[in-house]
Amino acid sequence: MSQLDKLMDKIIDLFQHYAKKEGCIYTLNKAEAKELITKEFLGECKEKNTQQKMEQYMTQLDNNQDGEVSFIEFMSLVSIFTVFTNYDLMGCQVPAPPKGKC
Ligand SMILES: [Ca+2]
Repeated sequence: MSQLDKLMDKIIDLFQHYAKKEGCIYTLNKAEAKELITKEFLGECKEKNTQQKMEQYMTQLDNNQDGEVSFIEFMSLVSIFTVFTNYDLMGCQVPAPPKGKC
């Protein structure tokens, strides 16, 4: 098994760990998503606006506004955090989107 396969398995296991706590085992309800974000993304964050950030993440996660967070919606957050962490580790700023392309 490659390192990437192992990482993907861990991400899937992490999502399923929280998703199976209540209701549908394939999606995160609001409580499950809140717990996952708090423990896995904001665990060490001591900023005063942590609660505000979490509400932003919750809104952004539920892309289709159905009240549940699917694995695809969760992966979009993981991807964004991974990109930001990579730029942070490199000491670079996240590049602005190209102008006139939207
Ligand atoms: Ca669930």
